[in-house]
Amino acid sequence: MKGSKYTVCLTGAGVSTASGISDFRTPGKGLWSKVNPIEVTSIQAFQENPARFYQFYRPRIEELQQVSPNQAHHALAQLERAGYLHFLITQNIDCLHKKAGSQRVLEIHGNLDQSICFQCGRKISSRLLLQKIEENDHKIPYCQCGGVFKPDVVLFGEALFNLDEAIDEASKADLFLVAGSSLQVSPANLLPEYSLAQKGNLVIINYMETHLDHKAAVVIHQDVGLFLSALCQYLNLL
Ligand code: CNA
Repeated sequence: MKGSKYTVCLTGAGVSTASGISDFRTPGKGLWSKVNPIEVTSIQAFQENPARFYQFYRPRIEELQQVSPNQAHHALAQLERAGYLHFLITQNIDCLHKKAGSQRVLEIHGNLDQSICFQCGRKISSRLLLQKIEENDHKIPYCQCGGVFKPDVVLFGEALFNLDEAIDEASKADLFLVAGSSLQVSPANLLPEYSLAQKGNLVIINYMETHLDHKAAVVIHQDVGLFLSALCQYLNLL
């Protein structure tokens, strides 16, 4: 990190598990061991059965009103402030990087902080969305125009937000960190390849193995919060 000119980090659900938010793929604990993803979090599922969609999403949105950043988010914000981290790309939709103070953050899967009417495009806060769900017998949040509000996140079957900018940043990185991601969701999992193509160094910090471990300069199968905090200590930032 000391020698790198431009360091970019891609984070995933693993940086937020210590805040109490389940990831998708940790065996036994991840949300995917409980539900069929395509049945509940695809754009098709939202359009065909919004009540079922919100049975899954309402607890997720409620949960986010209570959670706080953990040491992984704080360490990444600290690395940015100290000039060691130049850009952060996150697949997370929990807003915890911004809450921890990271400034240069691209949320490529959007965030659960606001919702948008699928018909007229009106935007409302997640607090108002929850109120509307409650008013309608815990079912569907309708807009005045008759449309249904959709969380402003990328569902399976939808295009990523700002993918071009993410690719541009990844291509500039001579050091690319992956933190807490299984690298199984495409196209986000292709971003490290843009740095590798420019001869960048790849570092992966994740409990589970990933398909890019064999291309990484360093692989750390440890807790991402502990590791990033230790890194900040080593750099005398804490
Ligand atoms: P994922 O596929 O669930 O992978 C998470 C990875 O993190 C797993 O490989 C775990 O082994 C690893 N992991 C979990 N906890 C730790 C830890 N403390 N230290 C080190 N490694 C850990 O999630 P991805 O982010 O790779 O997949 C992208 C999906 C997940 C995106 O669509 C997200 O929107 C979605 N997601 C986001 C959140 C959130 O916003 N917090 C929560 C759940 C899912």
